[in-house]
Amino acid sequence: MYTLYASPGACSRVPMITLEEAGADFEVELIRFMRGAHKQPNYLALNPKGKVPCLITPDGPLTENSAIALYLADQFDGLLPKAKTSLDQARVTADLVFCSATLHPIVSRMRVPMFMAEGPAAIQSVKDKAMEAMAPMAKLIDDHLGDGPWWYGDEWSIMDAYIFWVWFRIVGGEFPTKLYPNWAAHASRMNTRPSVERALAREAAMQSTLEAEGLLPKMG
Ligand SMILES: N[C@@H](CCC(=O)N[C@@H](CS)C(=O)NCC(=O)O)C(=O)O
Repeated sequence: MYTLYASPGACSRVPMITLEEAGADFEVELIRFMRGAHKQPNYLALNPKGKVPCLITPDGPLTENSAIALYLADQFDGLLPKAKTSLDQARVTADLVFCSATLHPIVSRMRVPMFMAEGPAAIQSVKDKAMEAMAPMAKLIDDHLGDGPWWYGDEWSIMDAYIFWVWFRIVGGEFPTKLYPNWAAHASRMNTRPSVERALAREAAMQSTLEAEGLLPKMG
């Protein structure tokens, strides 16, 4: 039994889809960003970084999307390609870290530039620079995907969940997504995948709770 600390629309969507895909027995704990729940002592005891996701495993908490992905792929089959060499394994790790350490920070600057700068001009500048930085990354992803169907060709993986979340964030952020038809087609395929439908239904339920409580989600 796993517990995933998550918030709707946040990058905790990646392990949420992964756990659904794995058929894992898990429950979700909603983190109310607007109440600062992620900075409260009880949550900081689990994740001192004060962010989602945090996965409670039978052996204790685990943070960081890339690490959670590697851990879950070790626990369940069919989540990441089975590497035959240490270089192949390192390349899979590199793909995940590309998402968490390259793409995610750009997404944050695009979507929440007000956390990185003060004043309208500086905030706009952070956002503009992030848009510029995302363009070659989006081209790289679009080219890599080609006709897909998935990041690793015929084999679905957590990488597909990760770039799906990035796509969701940039679609909502005025990024010219029309320039990236392969990535758009990938997102459409993801949207009809049963594991994704179940994960998004869990998020919709969390969103309804937040709305009923008058709390809007904050995402990075
Ligand atoms: N490096 C972390 C980043 C996690 C992260 O930035 N999560 C965001 C949501 S997408 C968050 O919790 N933001 C709240 C905050 O920073 O206050 C990972 O890859 O898991």
